[in-house]
Amino acid sequence: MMRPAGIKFRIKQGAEKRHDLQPALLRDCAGATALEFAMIAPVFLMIIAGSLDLGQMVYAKSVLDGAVEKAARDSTLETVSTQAADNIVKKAVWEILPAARVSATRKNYFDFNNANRGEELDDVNGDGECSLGEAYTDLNGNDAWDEDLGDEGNGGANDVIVYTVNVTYEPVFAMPMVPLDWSTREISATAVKRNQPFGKQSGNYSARPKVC
Ligand SMILES: [Ca+2]
Ligand SMILES: [Ca+2]
Repeated sequence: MMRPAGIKFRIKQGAEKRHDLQPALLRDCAGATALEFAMIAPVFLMIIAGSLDLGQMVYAKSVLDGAVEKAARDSTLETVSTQAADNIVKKAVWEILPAARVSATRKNYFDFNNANRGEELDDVNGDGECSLGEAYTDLNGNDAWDEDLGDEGNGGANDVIVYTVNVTYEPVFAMPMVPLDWSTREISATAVKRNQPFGKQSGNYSARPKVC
């Protein structure tokens, strides 16, 4: 189709202008800083938030360790209740993490050697259970294989106590752009103490060969 001469001239002019514009755009660096900032800012913010998150966790763990040590030491006295000892930990934690969930457990053992340990088992089939015909050592004399020799609670005189406190909290400086589950932190501390000899220790551990 034939175009009028005037239109052809305008098309040619437009093509020449675009041709002249391309080198100018390539040379123009005015927006480079904004582009670099857009690329770097998310990473930079994540590093800052992560550092603050980690700092808060380290500080909270340090406070928790100190409070658990003191509470465990106090719990070894006959005159101090475990509730009062737990409150020491809660008070210390809530001063820096007001909305934290604090839970404590105590297990008592006859001696240090067997703290946090179970009875020996000849686990022939490797299923981690006391299967029929497998031999075990019944240390506490309850005629059963115990995966963990500990009894719940603060025990009695001379018993060894494993005191554990778990703390769950939402960090003030949660990492941005991560799933919600990642925004919950959990820290724990454990202290092992022996109760004061305020009476005669009950029970004992002695090796009794048994068969499941
Ligand atoms: Ca088994
Ligand atoms: Ca047993």
